[in-house]
Amino acid sequence: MSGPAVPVEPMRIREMARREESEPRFLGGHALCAGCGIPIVVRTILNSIPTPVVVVNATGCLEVATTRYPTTAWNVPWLHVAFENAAASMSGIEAASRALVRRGAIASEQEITFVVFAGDGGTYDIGLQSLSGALERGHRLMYVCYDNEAYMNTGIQRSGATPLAARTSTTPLGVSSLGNMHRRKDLTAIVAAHRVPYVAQASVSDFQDLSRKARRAALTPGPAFLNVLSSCPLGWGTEPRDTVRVARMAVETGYWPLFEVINQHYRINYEPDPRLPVTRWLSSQGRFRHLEHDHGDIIEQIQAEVDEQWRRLQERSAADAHYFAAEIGAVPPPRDATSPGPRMR
Ligand SMILES: Cc1ncc(C[n+]2csc(CCOP(=O)(O)OP(=O)(O)O)c2C)c(N)n1
Ligand code: SF4
Ligand SMILES: [Mg+2]
Repeated sequence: MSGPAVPVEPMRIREMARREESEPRFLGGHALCAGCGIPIVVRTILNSIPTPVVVVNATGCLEVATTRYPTTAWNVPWLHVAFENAAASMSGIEAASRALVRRGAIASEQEITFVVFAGDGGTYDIGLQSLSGALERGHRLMYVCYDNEAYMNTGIQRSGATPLAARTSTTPLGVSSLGNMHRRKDLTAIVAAHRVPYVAQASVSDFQDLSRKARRAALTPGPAFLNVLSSCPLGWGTEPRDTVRVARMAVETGYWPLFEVINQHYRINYEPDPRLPVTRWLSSQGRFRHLEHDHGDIIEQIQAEVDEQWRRLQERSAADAHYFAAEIGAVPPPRDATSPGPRMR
């Protein structure tokens, strides 16, 4: 199922801006909270896709807040489905488009990008089986999990993406509980284990990296998956104005590494230098505030897991470096030394 490596496209900010101006795919006037990361993620992704798109959207904040009858924020073909079947529904749409191409009813299937948007609840947990099936069958679709680390729309219940010790409405603080007592699932690794051609982690804090990955995912001749960290001021206990700053802290501490897996080869896209202590990420949010009081053991555990995650990632990407060295166009332009932005590669 592995497809050929897709050449890296140069960043096209101008093209994104033009699309936003002339044919905006995702409009304002929706009811997502101030400072919500989701509209940044959705807009960046849709504006980075060079072809027409069809969107399938599982239930969650994105779907609920953008389609209040009789209005909609979607300026593209859009289908709302249940949690369980977002990937299955898109599989059917993609298969139908191939059938129409075979009959000559539409010119070329390559002209449409099939994008699924679903939250972490809809992806890590409830829709995991249909995602797995779609990946296994090899549909040409791009599945985006906007990961805000809980079931936010129904009142901040924990999901399989909720980090250790986070306070949620179903993992409250109490005599015998310090918040969520389970470790989060490594969904990106689960998807990568399906050996699909393109898998990546991205963050709302790094929109150029996200844009490049969205474009690459759209051009992948098979299943592509993006796991995108998306801040939720309400659920994380942060200020709306800090949305990008908080997500950046996840990247700078190594809690949320930016990397991609292309045809099963790992590449780290950004290495924080120095990598900040994980306390910088934890202390930026109200949901971890209780850890400030004498819970060094849990913080140590979180730090140890982040360190181990980095060690494995670095090991894998070092072993796969030959693959990317050979990839035409994979070498990025040298960093502009005057730029204060993160170093991407
Ligand atoms: C099968 C099913 N169970 C529960 C619900 C209720 N529900 C609607 S939105 C939502 C939360 C979704 O969480 P997530 O996928 O993480 O998206 P977010 O709300 O965080 O954007 C839930 C539980 C539902 N619509 N369908
Ligand atoms: S609850 Fe969180 S994820 Fe949902 S709209 Fe508000 S900020 Fe966004
Ligand atoms: Mg969620």
